[in-house]
Amino acid sequence: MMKLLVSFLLAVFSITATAHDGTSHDHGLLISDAWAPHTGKRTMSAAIYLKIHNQGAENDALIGVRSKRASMSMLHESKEVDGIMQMDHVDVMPVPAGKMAELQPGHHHIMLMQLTEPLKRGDTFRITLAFEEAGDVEVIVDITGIGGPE
Ligand SMILES: [Cu+2]
Repeated sequence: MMKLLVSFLLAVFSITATAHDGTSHDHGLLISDAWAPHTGKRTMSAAIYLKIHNQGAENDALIGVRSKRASMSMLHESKEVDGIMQMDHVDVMPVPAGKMAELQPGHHHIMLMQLTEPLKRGDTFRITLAFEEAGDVEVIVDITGIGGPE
């Protein structure tokens, strides 16, 4: 009975923690600072940036992303090829044990294609990240100005 109560309290605590500060603790992954620049009136696409701190002892990898806000969500990496910035789809982003993996402008990002509606500054929305080891982790994304969080 005591054991049940403890795990129930832990579950409640982790839900509350997610709701309050927008970060998630799962299998040693600390996900923070998730943001997406607002899109004005456009619904073509949007980028999402965030930080993944792997505080665990095991390597993990980001292998997918889902969101109800777009008809397609994927991992992208920006690269400069012959002086021109290009974006490529990537299947896997490594999240090594003890390291910080960062999705940031000009590098890795999450791309949402064909938004259900524009991303409005000040709003938030949910995405689900899929990790090889940790499984699904839900993240709350802040919609910011073009330059990101202030
Ligand atoms: Cu992209």
